[in-house]
Amino acid sequence: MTQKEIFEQNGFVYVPGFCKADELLQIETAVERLIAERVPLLPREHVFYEDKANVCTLKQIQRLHEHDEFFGTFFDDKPRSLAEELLGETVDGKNVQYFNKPPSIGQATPPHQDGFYFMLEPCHALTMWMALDVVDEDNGCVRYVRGSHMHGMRPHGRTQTLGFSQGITDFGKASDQRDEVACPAQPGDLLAHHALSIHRADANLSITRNRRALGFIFYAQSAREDVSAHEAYQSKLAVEMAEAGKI
Ligand SMILES: O=C(O)CCC(=O)C(=O)O
Repeated sequence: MTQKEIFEQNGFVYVPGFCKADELLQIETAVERLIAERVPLLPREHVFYEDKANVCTLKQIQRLHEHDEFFGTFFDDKPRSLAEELLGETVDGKNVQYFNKPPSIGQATPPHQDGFYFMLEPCHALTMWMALDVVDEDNGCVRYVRGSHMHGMRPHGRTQTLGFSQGITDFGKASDQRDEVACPAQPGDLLAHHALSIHRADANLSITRNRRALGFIFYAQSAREDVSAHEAYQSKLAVEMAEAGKI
């Protein structure tokens, strides 16, 4: 089967070795530069910490492609080509994200469908997730419910997880349990999932290992975004998080 056929059938596809050692080295250098030089200057709603009083607990950075040219150029290259191949049409690059689950304190990612956050009609979009560290069951690998992208949007409700504000409220049905697949990954391996694919990840239970990754979001050009609803939600969320002292 081709990557596109696997993606269409399962709602996700695993691409081992999407980035090789030389590319990973460039990415690591750019991540280090971003964290040292740009992160301290970014708007607070673009940078999340598990504990905002401790910079070692950095857990998420948003919109890397706007903050550092390296990520803008990279985003537009191999990830865009793969997104167009998988979605079968021209795409708009929407977001590059950095994720970490710091050892011992990195929280679980609640079960969700990215399309719930995206607010698209039709919901034709995908997210790529590329490991920067060795990621396995111990430090919280991504888990997909195979085939879930074919069954529409599930109900979501507010969570208390910073960076993942919405979770599926009826998750845990027999089919969720039966069809869930854990996806361990090596640095440079990439997972791409459809915006309706249900996924989640456990907390980082390891004592010493980070669990870093990059995310790339693309919308198919045929997908129409409810821009005002999306912006209104983002602003409301930023106010709520600031009031709760989380950002
Ligand atoms: O890193 C994670 O735990 C989850 C990432 C995710 O949900 C996504 O990229 O859509």
